[in-house]
Amino acid sequence: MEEAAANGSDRLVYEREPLNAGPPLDRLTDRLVTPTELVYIRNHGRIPELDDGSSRVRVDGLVDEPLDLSPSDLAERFERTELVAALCCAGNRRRELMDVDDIPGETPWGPNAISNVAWSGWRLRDVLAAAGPSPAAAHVAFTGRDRIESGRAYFGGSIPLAKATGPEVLLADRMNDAPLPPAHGFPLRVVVPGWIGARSVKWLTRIEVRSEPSTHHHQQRAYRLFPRDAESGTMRWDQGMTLGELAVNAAIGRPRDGERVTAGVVPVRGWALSGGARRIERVELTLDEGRTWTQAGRLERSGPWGWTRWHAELTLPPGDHEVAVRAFDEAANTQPERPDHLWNLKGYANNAWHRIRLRAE
Ligand SMILES: Nc1nc2c(c(=O)[nH]1)N[C@H]1C(S)=C(S)[C@@H](COP(=O)(O)O)O[C@H]1N2
Ligand SMILES: [Mo]
Repeated sequence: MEEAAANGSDRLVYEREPLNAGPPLDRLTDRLVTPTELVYIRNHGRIPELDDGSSRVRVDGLVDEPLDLSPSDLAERFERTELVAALCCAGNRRRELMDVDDIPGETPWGPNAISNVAWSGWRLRDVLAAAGPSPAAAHVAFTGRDRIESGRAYFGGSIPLAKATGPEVLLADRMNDAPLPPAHGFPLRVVVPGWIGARSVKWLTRIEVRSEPSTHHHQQRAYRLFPRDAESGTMRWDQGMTLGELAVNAAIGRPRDGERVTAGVVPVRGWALSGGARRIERVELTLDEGRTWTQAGRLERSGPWGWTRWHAELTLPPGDHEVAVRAFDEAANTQPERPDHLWNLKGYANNAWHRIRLRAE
């Protein structure tokens, strides 16, 4: 991994082409809202170039009135709305699964393929209402302008109509009070809060209302969770379950793994997030494999769709320690102890207790 500048920032570059880069974990949780230069970048193909007129979005499929919208049409016809929402890649925390067993050819993300951004744009449901979905409508598919690694197809994916018509799903043209940067989908992207990042399609060109999920590669094949015994070469795509809503998850941002700290009271902080709009209710830390727990005393929230930044204090006597964190959401979902039994072929959805080692001196 190179510790080089991607777009003049301090992101760690995992791959240059396509660009995949993420922030240093310790800096990720320094703020409640992630500064744009620390937002992870996850691309399956080249960042597309724009040509004149290519920034229009088509809305078609099972609708009464197909639309062809320019950016100014969006601004004139629909009400602008703002929202803080976390995005989290299905491959977030894959690195820990790679320590369990091989996962060839995938990016070794730490707990840094996640961000918490202030988005601005228009509600997808307003745009869908203007097009008028027909009675058979059940899914909404998105297509990007970028072509994916595996061929000439465009990146894309879909979500059920019931999710697409939630007030939180946006067509965003701005992040953190500025136009979307090229790497994050300029001029327009989808933001699907509470769901795996792959559904938040960047460089959006088409919204298709359908009766079935989309036929895009990343809907039909990739972003599926395979059973433990599925092996590349022999597995069937339909053995995998399609990933959608995120599971509850948490990680420690500071101190860093392996850091030396002063014995005594040590401040610890990190992020926690659950799927859907499920609220994080509790975050707790253990130094003894879960026999005893210290509660994070302060949970800092950023609305129903943003992550929770948490703060805790641990009392560490001199010596070596392993600190683990887990969260509970409002449905009492919590996290498995170790990644060992979570391994899957593509390395998705790791939400085991996040562990770091510290030496207190
Ligand atoms: N068009 C397009 N949209 C895309 C992708 C892509 O490669 N192409 N990557 C997806 C994935 S896997 C994730 S996790 C998020 C990452 O968004 P970001 O790079 O803005 O953080 O974008 C999603 N949208
Ligand atoms: Mo992703």
